Amino acid sequence: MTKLSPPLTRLRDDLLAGQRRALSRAITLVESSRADHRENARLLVESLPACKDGLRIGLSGTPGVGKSTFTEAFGGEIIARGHRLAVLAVDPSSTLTGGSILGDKTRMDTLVRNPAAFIRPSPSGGSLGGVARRTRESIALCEAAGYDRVIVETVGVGQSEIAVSRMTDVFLLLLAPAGGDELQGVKRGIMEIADLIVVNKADGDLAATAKRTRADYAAALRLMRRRDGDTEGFPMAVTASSIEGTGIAEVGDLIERLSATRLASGYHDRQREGQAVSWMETALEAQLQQVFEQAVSADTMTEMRGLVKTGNLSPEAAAERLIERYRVAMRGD
Ligand SMILES: Nc1nc2c(ncn2[C@@H]2O[C@H](COP(=O)(O)OP(=O)(O)OP(=O)(O)O)[C@@H](O)[C@H]2O)c(=O)[nH]1
Ligand SMILES: [Mg+2]
Repeated sequence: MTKLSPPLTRLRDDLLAGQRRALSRAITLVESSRADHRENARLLVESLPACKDGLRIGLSGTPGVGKSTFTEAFGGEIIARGHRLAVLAVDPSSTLTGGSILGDKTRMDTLVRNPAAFIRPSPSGGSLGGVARRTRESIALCEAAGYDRVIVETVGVGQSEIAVSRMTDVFLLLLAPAGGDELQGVKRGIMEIADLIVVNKADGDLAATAKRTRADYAAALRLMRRRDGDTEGFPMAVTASSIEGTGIAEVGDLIERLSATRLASGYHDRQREGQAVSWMETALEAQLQQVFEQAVSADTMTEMRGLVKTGNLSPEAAAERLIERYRVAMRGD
């Protein structure tokens, strides 16, 4: 392993000592796209000891469903159970909004002020792939700083949920009480990755609708294939009110039960191993792309696109020619 520079060593030591400022600075380093920062971020993350007893919780739901309010309530519950909690976000759309958590830190009023909580707005800008990589590295940093529970939040836009489910151990899907018609609105793929569906806002006028919605989703989940290693009843649907706090402790119990079972059965480890391999493949693709772009000029790409557009060259032949150019460039002749 490469030796860390003295400033990086200090940063790592402060991080391992649980200093919030060091954690913030380390995440900023991980989020930077500057080449030297990237290299330092990689060295730092690689130098960290693995945190075995951490649990990573994915949380998703459409805008306004109550993710922030739920995180405030559920986060309080997690901390009350003796954990330290970090909240991160994957939000590729934040190019526009500049970070979703920051805007509603007011919704997480109590959590923000809790010394056992660390809340970080989503990194702004970049592709989903880039944001996902940075979030994965940030999870490692949070765990190294002693946050043994990490919530990774994402707004429901399809792809980002899949990315989050590939970096977390359990996945919560937050839904609003709604008529039966809206069941179809939740994509099957999202239902399939959910371990627990929480129908939020089960209070006041919405309480009865929430109960019905829960039953609808429970029925839909029963039709789906159970994942290996799951305890009886999972995936499951429950109701909660993030504002009144009802159902929140139950969510805490269910997550603990599921996680304990998966640890005992070996599913937890297998899932993490599978995630690591699949991130290696993703990283390989991204790095190949980068190496290729460095070797083959943009002009050449434009030229090939032109030939393919006009039908003067088939897509396959153009790809072959590009690979040939790449090989030539790598040989340096
Ligand atoms: N009645 C009721 N309202 C809730 C509950 N949870 C959240 N809300 C309200 O729903 C609205 C949206 O809540 P947020 O927590 O900001 O929702 P969000 O999912 O974080 O929204 P985005 O960050 O925009 O995606 C707010 O007005 C909340 O007060 C709940 O349990 N019951
Ligand atoms: Mg929010």
